[in-house]
Amino acid sequence: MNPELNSGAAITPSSASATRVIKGACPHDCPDTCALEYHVAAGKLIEVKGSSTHSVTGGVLCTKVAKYPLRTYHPTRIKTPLKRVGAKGEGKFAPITWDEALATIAAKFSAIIATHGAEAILPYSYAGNMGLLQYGSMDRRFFHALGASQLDRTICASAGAAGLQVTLGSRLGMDVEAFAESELIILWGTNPITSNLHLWSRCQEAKRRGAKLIAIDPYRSLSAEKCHQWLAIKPGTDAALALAMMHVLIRDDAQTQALDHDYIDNHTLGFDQLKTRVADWTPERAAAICGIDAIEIEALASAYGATQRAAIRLNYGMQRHGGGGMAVRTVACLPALTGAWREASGGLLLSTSGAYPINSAYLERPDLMPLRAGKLPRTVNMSAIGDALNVAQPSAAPVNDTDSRSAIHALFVYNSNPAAVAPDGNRVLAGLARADLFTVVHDLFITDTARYADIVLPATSSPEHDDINRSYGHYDVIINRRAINPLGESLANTELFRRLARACAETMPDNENLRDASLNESDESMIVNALDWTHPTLAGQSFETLERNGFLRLNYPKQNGFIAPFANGNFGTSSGKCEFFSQSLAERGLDPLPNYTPPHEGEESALMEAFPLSLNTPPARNFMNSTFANIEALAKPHGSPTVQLHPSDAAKRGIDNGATVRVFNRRGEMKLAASLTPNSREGVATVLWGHWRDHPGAQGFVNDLTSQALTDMGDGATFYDCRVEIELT
Ligand SMILES: Nc1nc2c(c(=O)[nH]1)N[C@H]1C(S)=C(S)[C@@H](COP(=O)(O)OP(=O)(O)OC[C@H]3O[C@@H](n4cnc5c(=O)[nH]c(N)nc54)[C@H](O)[C@@H]3O)O[C@H]1N2
Ligand SMILES: Nc1nc2c(c(=O)[nH]1)N[C@H]1C(S)=C(S)[C@@H](COP(=O)(O)OP(=O)(O)OC[C@H]3O[C@@H](n4cnc5c(=O)[nH]c(N)nc54)[C@H](O)[C@@H]3O)O[C@H]1N2
Ligand code: SF4
Ligand SMILES: [Mo]
Repeated sequence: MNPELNSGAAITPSSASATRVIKGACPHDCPDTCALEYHVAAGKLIEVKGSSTHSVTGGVLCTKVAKYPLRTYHPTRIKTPLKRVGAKGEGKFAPITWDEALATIAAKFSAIIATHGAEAILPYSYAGNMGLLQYGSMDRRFFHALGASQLDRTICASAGAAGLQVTLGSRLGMDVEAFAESELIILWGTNPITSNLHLWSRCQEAKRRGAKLIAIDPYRSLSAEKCHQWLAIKPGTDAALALAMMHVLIRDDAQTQALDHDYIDNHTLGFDQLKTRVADWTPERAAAICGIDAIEIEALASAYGATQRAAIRLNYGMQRHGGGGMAVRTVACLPALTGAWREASGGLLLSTSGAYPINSAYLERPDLMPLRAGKLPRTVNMSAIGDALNVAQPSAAPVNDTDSRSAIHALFVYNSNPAAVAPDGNRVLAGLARADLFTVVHDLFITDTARYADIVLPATSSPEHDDINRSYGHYDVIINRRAINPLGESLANTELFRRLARACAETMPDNENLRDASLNESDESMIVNALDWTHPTLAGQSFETLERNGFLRLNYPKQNGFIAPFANGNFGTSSGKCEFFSQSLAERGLDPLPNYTPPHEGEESALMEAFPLSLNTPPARNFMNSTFANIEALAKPHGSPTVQLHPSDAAKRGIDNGATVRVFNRRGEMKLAASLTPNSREGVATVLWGHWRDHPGAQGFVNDLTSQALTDMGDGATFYDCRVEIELT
């Protein structure tokens, strides 16, 4: 143990028998952002529990984090920096010192900058750790000062965020706790038993009180199984369903009085144009697109219109398609039509991540980026990293450098695992295998990506560092305090980039920005300053109250004790209204009204003949994206990956249950066992995702099949917009 490697003071273990409890925040990419209790004895993390005083967490954690010590102390944790001694991809490494690792990176970066320009360096990070500091603070300052390419972080939520932004004007939504009092809950493209446990417990409570639960999903997920109704929609067609629901609500309003005209008049924009738009979106028309019965659409719209406390939990399933931004926008119009927003237990929840007054310019310091010819460094889209690593001229043309200098020559990966999580995996691996690419990976384990690294650096887990966390599924801020000393020589992201800035300042003496004082700021100082404590949403709160309680709730308007952000309108758009008609979309040359944009690889596409099945790859319960699949106790219950196929699709191909099949398209293939089940609707093959590449019982990898095509808004990834064929091997 070498605690002085990190900025904080070393923790001296208490006596062997005493257990200390330290407040934490779950750092994973999960909407629940639980408040944790780290139980520590003799300097060791012995247990992680959910805080019972934090109302969202309610003392309950998911299986993954309840077994956290297994991950923190896993025998395969990287304990020292490593350098590659085998071929790229082989995974052979030898330990080196931190001094050697930092000096190697600084020398390499300065040589690359001298030859190719700083934009030849690309940071690649996402949400392995979502704490405000470890997600994006010192790392951003460092890469900004270096003048490296910027990364457009689009792999998860950017299409939905864009759709929500143009419609509601912000990423705000229902209070998760208010779902307990809803009378109708639509789980639209989401499986909360897997991905949003603390929302699911509120759905169960609502169910006990008599609420009706409906799942709209091409796959009968664990959650869909427990709903009253499963509407097995064709992938990527949700907007058509929402348009037809609006058609019914408007068509029948004289009899049903489903529309809230007062809410529409005062808090929405463009109702007349919307009315015209949905006039020909009959349930029959949508039914043909969505692959469900018109009568089911009529019934869904009637139930929705007849219920005041109607809640829609929309998650990211529907937006991982070519028309994903428009789909989210279209569904997001529904609660304003019926005035469901008026009560806290009505409305819609996609994300609450826009609720927080974060000092992002301070945390990330974009002003440290150099301007050349008045332009900032180019931006590379993380969802198209396969192309960016392979073509000499990545799609976003560099603005600082000449054409010949446009390739990426150094990739610095942290908080992410592109060899596993990015689409079109064969392209990603071909890029990572390039002999002239210098790759650094900072992680806790030798991931699929780390196997290709020239230098691997050991990272801390959340009980080993400090942070302050926001959530995208509730309205609370949670503090994470270091409970144990870092394992081996691991460093938190913040400390790594402080040190790297110092090392690079030596090899690049002309770069003044690398000596900016902000690159030496301590974690403690950043934690205190990460939020704007003078903001009205933090009125009456202070850092001291956060520290004392471990969490705090932002101030937003309430109904019955729950946050109800749009009960009185107050949308974040420039008009202050829910915009059925969006001038900003019109100005961008896009359709200003809700519409249906077919998937790139939908049934109308030319690919349909050769690849008649749609591939759906949502997350598996015990994994968190690619995290946790190497923890045996969590991986074992999932067994080997299987492809779930409807018996009628299997019969057409002569496939029996358990047979080994080849799932393929022009991008790649995967061989694995077929599991015949009516849970995956006809025409849809489902593989639960999260295993690592070399998993026994399967060959090839899910993301070798998925596409780099982007969404209509937000340039997001389209993982579930993927056509394949399946054959017996
Ligand atoms: N245990 C666990 N929890 C997680 C994660 C994890 O990997 N494991 N990942 C985390 C992350 S990063 C995120 S972004 C969230 C994701 O959270 P969600 O987006 O809610 O993901 P899922 O819960 O898998 O639900 C997606 C559902 O959408 C369905 N679906 C696919 N295509 C369509 C479509 O076109 N229309 C409709 N209506 N449904 C469709 C899938 O079948 C699946 O059941 O979860 C987070 N929580
Ligand atoms: N087929 C398919 N592909 C998908 C998806 C899907 O549903 N289907 N989902 C997509 C979605 S929604 C997302 S968000 C992405 C997820 O993409 P990522 O955010 O890249 O995925 P994770 O596996 O959560 O985290 C990546 C790595 O961060 C490391 N890590 C954790 N904490 C730290 C830390 O403090 N410091 C450092 N340096 N590293 C740390 C973990 O060990 C892990 O290896 O995947 C996407 N890919
Ligand atoms: S992964 Fe989600 S449910 Fe599990 S502990 Fe973290 S925030 Fe809570
Ligand atoms: Mo995500």
